[in-house]
Amino acid sequence: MPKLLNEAAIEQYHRDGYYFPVRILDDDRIASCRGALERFEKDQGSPIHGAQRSKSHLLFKWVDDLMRDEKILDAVGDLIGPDLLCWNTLFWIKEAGSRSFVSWHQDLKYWGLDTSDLITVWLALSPATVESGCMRVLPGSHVGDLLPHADEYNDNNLLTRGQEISVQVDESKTVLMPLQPGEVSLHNVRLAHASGPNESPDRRIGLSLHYMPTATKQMVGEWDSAALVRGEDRYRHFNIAPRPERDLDPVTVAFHEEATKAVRDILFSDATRTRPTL
Ligand SMILES: O=C(O)CCC(=O)C(=O)O
Repeated sequence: MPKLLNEAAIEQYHRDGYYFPVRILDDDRIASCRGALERFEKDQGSPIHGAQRSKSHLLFKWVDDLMRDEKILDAVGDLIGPDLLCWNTLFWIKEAGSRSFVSWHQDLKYWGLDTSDLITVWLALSPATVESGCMRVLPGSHVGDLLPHADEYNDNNLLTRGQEISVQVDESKTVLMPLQPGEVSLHNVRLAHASGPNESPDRRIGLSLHYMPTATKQMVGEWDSAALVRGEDRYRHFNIAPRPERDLDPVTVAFHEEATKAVRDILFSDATRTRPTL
């Protein structure tokens, strides 16, 4: 029996490669999460950037709590089963009026993981509207071979290598995924997706959480980590991430350094150059 999604939602996810919106957080929790993020940014004197964007559950207890949210895990469990790892938690912030964008891409191409069952849960912590640059997807593109990609290294592109699908994406077949704060979308790791600039007066703040079955293997990196968020890990393919006792817990901050370096090495493993700021 599914715990959260209904049969139609499950069927749509498997057929089209995505499903949205699902409400997860109420207004108080959204305000508390956004407040925690923005207090940290104010204290450090700059927006969250570079490696801080990645594996952020190791830096912030409130992100670790979000990653283990029962409602999110129920939705993910309805699609890929009861034993779940979270590989990454990644901030996607487009400042108000910024040119930041995300080119069309398929994540499985770059992550070194051997599963097609990975689900990205994209959580809106501010309005993700057409004006603020919400995500767009190409329905059904999770089926069949991955498309060819090229590295474009555009400074406004939020992707590490500016990776971009190098064949024409038929925009008339794409679907926009606007979300209210506190809602999530779910998309398959093979699905082609992109997003445009933020032309709104508010920041567009998204947190993506990448869940996969415990049977998943890392094929590129020698060392990789993941958090065990539900069920049992009978495979032990990943180093299990520790849980922070508080924000910036020195134990998990040290692990974060090692874990984000490993992810970075995986993402750039077959690239012709790296980007120092990421
Ligand atoms: O936030 C965006 O616009 C893109 C996010 C994305 O590419 C992802 O979550 O995989």
